[in-house]
Amino acid sequence: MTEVQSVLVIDDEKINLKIISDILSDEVSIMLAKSGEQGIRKAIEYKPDLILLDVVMPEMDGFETMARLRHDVRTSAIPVIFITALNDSSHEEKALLMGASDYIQKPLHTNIVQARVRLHLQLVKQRQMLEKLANIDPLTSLANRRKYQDVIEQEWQRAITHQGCLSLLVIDIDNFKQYNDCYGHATGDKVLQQVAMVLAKQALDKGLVARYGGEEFVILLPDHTQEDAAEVARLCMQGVEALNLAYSHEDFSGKVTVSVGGTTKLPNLSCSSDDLFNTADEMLGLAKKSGKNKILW
Ligand code: GH3
Ligand code: MG
Ligand code: MG
Ligand code: MG
Repeated sequence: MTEVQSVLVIDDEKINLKIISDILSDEVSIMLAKSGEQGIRKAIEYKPDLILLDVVMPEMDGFETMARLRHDVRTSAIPVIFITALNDSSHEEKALLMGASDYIQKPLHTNIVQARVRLHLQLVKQRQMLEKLANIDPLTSLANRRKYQDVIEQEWQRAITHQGCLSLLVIDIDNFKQYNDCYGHATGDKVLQQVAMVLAKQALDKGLVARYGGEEFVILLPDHTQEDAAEVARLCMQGVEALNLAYSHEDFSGKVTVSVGGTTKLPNLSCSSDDLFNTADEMLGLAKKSGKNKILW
């Protein structure tokens, strides 16, 4: 199913909003704003795929609106097309230098507006696809290690600023090499997918769940105390056990389990986000050494 893309139109004149709506509403979902202020609010709230922005508006004009959209991380990546009756090349140049994707002159020609909007929405789709390819693990659909590295850096800085704590769980499937040897790589892949689903179910609404590599996962839990994070770890372990994935070889008969290393830190400038991972990973190592299928802090 293809998702309908959305366009926010910001123009102080009702008639212009109506004309642009009529031109585009067959192809996209339209949102309207009659001032820069209202447009910025809607851009933050609804995250449109594209913004069409009038230049001449009372109070906040298109250039100031654009500057504010660019300044806010929540809206800075949304492409903006200026629409204006001003036919002065210095305005066009200013808009493009500010980062506008395009500049359309009034009077509006239906076909040209449609073609340009289509082009920019196509570019948005391609960018979203690239972002997905760069950040998502294809086997499990979880975030990948690259995404984890981005998020941990952001969350580390955020935690320093607001002096909150940050918890991390490193989760590794027990004896998985042997599992692959017994049941085959394809069955192993299915286990990875099912374990990933359990972790997502238990923690996706609480933080970032990522496949760090191989059969190792991480769960980053912003603003979680050790007690909160330990509860998440416990639910993840229980969830994996409850999958009841049979695992027997030679004289051993049981099911797939995981070991978890966890840590909670109050980030500060004298340590780095790597310390968080290293500590949790050390704890995972100790959990493995002391019998596996357990959580250590
Ligand atoms: P431990 O309990 O100490 O973690 O032992 P282990 O066997 O799980 O750990 P080890 O690091 O020795 O082996 C990890 C195994 O994970 C090896 C590899 O075959 C398997 N693995 C890694 N990535 C994948 C994958 O994408 N699919 C499958 N099926 N197996 C994978
Ligand atoms: Mg106007
Ligand atoms: Mg393992
Ligand atoms: Mg491992």
